[in-house]
Amino acid sequence: MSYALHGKRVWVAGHRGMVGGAVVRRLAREPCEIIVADRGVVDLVDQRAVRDWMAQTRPDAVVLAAARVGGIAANNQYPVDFLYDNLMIEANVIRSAHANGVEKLLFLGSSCIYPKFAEQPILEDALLSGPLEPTNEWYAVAKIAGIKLCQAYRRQYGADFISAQPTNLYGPGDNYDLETSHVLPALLRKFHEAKLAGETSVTVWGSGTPLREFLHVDDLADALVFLLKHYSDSLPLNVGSGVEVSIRELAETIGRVVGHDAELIFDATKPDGTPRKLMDSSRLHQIGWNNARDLAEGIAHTYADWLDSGRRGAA
Ligand code: GFB
Repeated sequence: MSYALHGKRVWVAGHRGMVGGAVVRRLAREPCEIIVADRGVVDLVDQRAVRDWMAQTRPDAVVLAAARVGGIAANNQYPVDFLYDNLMIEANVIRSAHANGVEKLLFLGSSCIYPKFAEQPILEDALLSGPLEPTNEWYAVAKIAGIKLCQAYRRQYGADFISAQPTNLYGPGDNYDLETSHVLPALLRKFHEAKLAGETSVTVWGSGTPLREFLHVDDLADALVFLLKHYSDSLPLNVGSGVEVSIRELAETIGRVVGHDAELIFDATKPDGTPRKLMDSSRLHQIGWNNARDLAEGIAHTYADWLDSGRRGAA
């Protein structure tokens, strides 16, 4: 079952994104060659471009971390981009991987593939057992299709294509645009800017009551490399931290990390999304990975990285 990375050429699709960047950093510690390609070299939405580039490059393994992603508002606002682009990226890369003899492919799903009211914590078996959360169903349907395509290639051709769905992620390389980002970078930025401006309040979308599980992207990358080496099954695996907080608690933690004790103003005109999304990652733990860091420590690391990289105000 194990896949040795020694001497392998591993293509990280989506290396400019938060997840792909973390996978590149983590793979640098493995005895493999890392392959990356910018969009100008191969546009993953373009079937012919992917087919030609893959035929020339012929990687041994692929980590498919490329995706159109965003927070609750972006998902709602750009349904075509989240559905079409993600379907095309997955279909093109997975099909070309098989056509060009890729030995191992790891596809990234998302915890939003699960039904809105799935029993918590959510086991892998809950997939397709109920209706999706409407704010992100476009993205979820695309991600479910990617998982199914990996399963189909395994069933029809015996391809060693696996999938893993991370919970809500944060860390270096995140998107800090307040309109399109996820909650954690958005609140880091809001607290930071409020502190600089001497403002005494910070606006938090929704009611503050939804519960979310957060995982640092470097922990995810560590788990993904572990799966690449040690997992070979059609069941898409949950990758979570088990660390669940309400959005209010998250905002309070971020306030402490930034060092700004602002009043929280809850904006009820913004959606809450799914009420709770805690994954059961016990299958991952059983096969040997259980290494998620503390949330406050992870946020402090992320904040320091953001300040260092001069990303303040970046879109
Ligand atoms: O992170 P987020 O945008 O995505 O929002 P989801 C999580 C929760 O934080 C929601 C609240 O209840 C938001 O209303 N929130 C509070 C904020 N303040 C803010 C803010 O300033 N910005 C943002 N963005 N949220 C995403 C899916 O859902 O989860 C994606 O839309 C993906 O497709 C991702 O699956 C993992 O957790 O609700």
